[in-house]
Amino acid sequence: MSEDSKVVKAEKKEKVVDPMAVTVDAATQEMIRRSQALGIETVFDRAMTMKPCNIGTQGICCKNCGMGPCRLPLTKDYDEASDERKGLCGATANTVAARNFVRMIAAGAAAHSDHGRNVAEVFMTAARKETDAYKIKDINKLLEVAPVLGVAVTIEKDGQTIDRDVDEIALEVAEKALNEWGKTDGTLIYLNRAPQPRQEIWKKQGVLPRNIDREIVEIMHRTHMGVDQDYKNLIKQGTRCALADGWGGSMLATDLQDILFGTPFPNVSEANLGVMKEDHVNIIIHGHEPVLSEMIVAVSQTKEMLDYAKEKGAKGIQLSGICCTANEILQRHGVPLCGTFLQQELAIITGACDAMVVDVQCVFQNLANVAKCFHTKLITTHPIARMEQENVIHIEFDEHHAIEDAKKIVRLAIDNFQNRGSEVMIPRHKSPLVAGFGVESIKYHLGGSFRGTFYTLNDNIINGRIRGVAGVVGCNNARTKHNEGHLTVVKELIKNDVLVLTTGCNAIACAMEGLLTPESAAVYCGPGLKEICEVVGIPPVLHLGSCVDNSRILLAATEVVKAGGLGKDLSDLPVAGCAPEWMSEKAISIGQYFVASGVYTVFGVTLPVTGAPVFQKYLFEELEKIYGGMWDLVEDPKEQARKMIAHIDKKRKALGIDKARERVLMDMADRQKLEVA
Ligand code: MSK
Repeated sequence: MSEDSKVVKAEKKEKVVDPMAVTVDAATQEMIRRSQALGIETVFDRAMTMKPCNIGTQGICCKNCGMGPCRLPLTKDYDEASDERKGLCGATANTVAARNFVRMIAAGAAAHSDHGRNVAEVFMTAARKETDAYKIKDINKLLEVAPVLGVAVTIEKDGQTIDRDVDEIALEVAEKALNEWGKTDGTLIYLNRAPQPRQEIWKKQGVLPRNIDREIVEIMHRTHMGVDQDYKNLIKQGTRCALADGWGGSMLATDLQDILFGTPFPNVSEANLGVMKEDHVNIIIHGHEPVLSEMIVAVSQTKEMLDYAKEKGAKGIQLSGICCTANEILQRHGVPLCGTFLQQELAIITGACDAMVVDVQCVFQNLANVAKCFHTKLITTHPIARMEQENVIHIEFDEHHAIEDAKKIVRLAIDNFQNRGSEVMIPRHKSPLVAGFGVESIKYHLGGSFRGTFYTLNDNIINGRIRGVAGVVGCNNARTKHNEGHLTVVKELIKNDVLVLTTGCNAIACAMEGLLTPESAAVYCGPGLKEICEVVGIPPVLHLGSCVDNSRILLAATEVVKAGGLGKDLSDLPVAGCAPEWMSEKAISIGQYFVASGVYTVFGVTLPVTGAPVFQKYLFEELEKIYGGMWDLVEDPKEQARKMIAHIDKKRKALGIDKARERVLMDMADRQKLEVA
């Protein structure tokens, strides 16, 4: 073993984090103890020593000009009528909080949509055949998406209808898709996928996005000093921008990724730090964009690389992932999940990570400091996401020579295997999972390959076996106990017969707990949902992918409306959304497009609006009158679930199907119906 492979011990700290108090996950607890033994600082330590700013947390600090920051603390004797708080320019607390909030939406929408743009550019490269690395993999999905974008899939020739050339279709799809970021006329094409009444609401409210980039730019303009000073007008633009994310950039990212890399279909894998293997080269992929990770998956499975790994003394190559790049390669290839957002430093502290390859979003800069303590090569790959630390290697990924770039990275990891120190500790904890659901697979599972449909789902919602559907998504947040909120809310929901659709780090947390297995239904579900899961053979918590794949939740909900019997619009459905441990600006954008799509959406931890009660009330109460969906903030995850279920029951009552819930136990006729389904 080389000298520099030895663990570098940092100075010991006096005050230490109690692992049991900061995470419910045993592998994470184990690794926090190891970090403490080695004297290596992690996010859990920083969360203990650095407290958040109370004024910023409440959303009432304005730093949008050089006269500030202006801080507008909420006084104990706050009274709406006599609230005279204002910044130097006179901006009220409502204006300040609304500006900050919509700037978060802009940042979140930008992150999702720029990811989408990059995928669209790679798609164009593939359509033009400028690269050998990427090809159109899922022609069925291409033919499904093309008409939505207004691209014909057939032509009339000599009085006959004939299929168009797939390459021509792909090229036109690429052009149409890329145009959505900056077109000068009209509104986003994908808005047409929403139920008609929803489109009417957006039109009436004047929130139809014109193009993706423009809505983001306009937020930055409106929130510049001295522009938009009306919180209602600000949130209106926030809505338009969030819709450009959910029904635009994110949805395009999902569709184009499916066409390029394959539409996910349920597959079996495992989750948690225990997926790493001591006798293998461990490569961890982290971030969000799957364009590079797809290549790493392909390259690491080649005989050339496997032989090279064996030459260097390893038994093979173990790929695994963190955050949403993990969800992307899991849902298409079954690559195991190494961990959530808060486990990224811990994966290196195992001492067994030969390379961590990062792209964009959710990557801690402190990874470089942790990597310094081990042999781990930390590799940045994206031109917009570099790190200043000297030990970080930058291998810029280019789709024109994607395979070569991926090979370089995998070789580097293999070469590094022999530099491992002796102090390797991989926790044994890992759980089996089934992931890779989406609109297509839900249809298939519920209706079979020839009559794929959402009718069966609707029937079971109507008859009350499934009480409702919840989208539970989002990050971890070091200000709250890792995974506790995620797992509590999901378990409460499924116990009450609410089917859960999950993405992002919630999906990873559920996977680590074993909730993504059909078998978990018998342990955690109420009788109705348990029966459905057992008959259909699905988990009670369906993994729908990464953060951009929240668009799959929107489309699944739209399919439920189309299947009939549950109202005419998304806001009629017995559904609710939740981000129990959110931290990212992307979550705020997701929350706003869920709300504007008609969904009651509850966030945990905190929400930066509490210092402006009038603005908060507007988000929490008034938006329901406009969109049928509204925000909520609830710290206790059990209470989050209770409020979601109460909302679901309110919608069941409005649909006149609340009585069905009283008959949860099934008779023989009900069972036979299920078996037929
Ligand atoms: S990765 S945005 S911490 S879900 Fe999408 Fe997890 Fe949140 Fe990043």
